[in-house]
Amino acid sequence: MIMGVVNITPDSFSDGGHYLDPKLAVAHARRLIGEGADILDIGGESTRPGAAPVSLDEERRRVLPVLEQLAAGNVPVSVDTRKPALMREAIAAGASIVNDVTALSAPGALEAVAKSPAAVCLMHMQGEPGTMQENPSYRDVVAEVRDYLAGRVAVAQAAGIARDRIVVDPGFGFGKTVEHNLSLLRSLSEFRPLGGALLAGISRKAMLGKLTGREPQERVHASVAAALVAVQNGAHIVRVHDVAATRDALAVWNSVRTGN
Ligand code: 7PM
Repeated sequence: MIMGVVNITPDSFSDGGHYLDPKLAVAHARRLIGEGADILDIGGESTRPGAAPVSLDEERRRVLPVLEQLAAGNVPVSVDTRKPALMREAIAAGASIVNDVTALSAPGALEAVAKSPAAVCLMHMQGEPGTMQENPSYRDVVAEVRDYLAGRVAVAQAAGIARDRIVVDPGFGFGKTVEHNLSLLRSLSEFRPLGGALLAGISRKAMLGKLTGREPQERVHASVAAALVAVQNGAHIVRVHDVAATRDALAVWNSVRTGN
């Protein structure tokens, strides 16, 4: 499945456009639906390296109006937040997935999801967004990320979230060097058994800039290649900016695989 990214933030790092105006965000989301997105991921807090935190009120103002409009449609909506209050409000407004880069580690986050019917994406991150890319360090990145996610899945299950509601994600670029990211992508299939589904988000990230020498808006081809490798290595969901291009690549892969 293709998860299309809708960033409602003032920074235009990956999108080359900013959708702080709810009308523009909704229009962008509808365009992604037209291109074939299976899920929309709506976020109002930038988790980019070095980004400043956003207040609950500001995040609410960004996310909820857009979510209310999109949740009325037929495409499931995911809310990208670490804040339990916004998780609850977003679910009440129609979100069916909580995407949390801190894997429900904030006080009250496990309960917010457990008491709802929503699914959750548990992501691995080393450190905090402000400083995570300063000196990422692992003894064995694949084993450490796997053990962390297995632990968070166990904690979520103990809180009452069934495994078929849990998506796991190694968190490409979140406290990882290019070499760490490449190791994770190469061994992605090892993460598949941990949860109900496996998500990979590599679209337009810095590792692709390092590998190609290109700026974020010029990383479409590299992003499509990375999404294809991720799906071949077991990802069920790819989180992408370029839905149409990813859809075409996966259509070719799927035809080779199934013969029709
Ligand atoms: C700057 C750098 C701005 C990186 C935005 C980003 C993931 C995510 C993000 C991911 C899940 C972006 C990232 N990445 N959630 N949120 N997995 N589950 O490309 O890889 O939008 S933020």
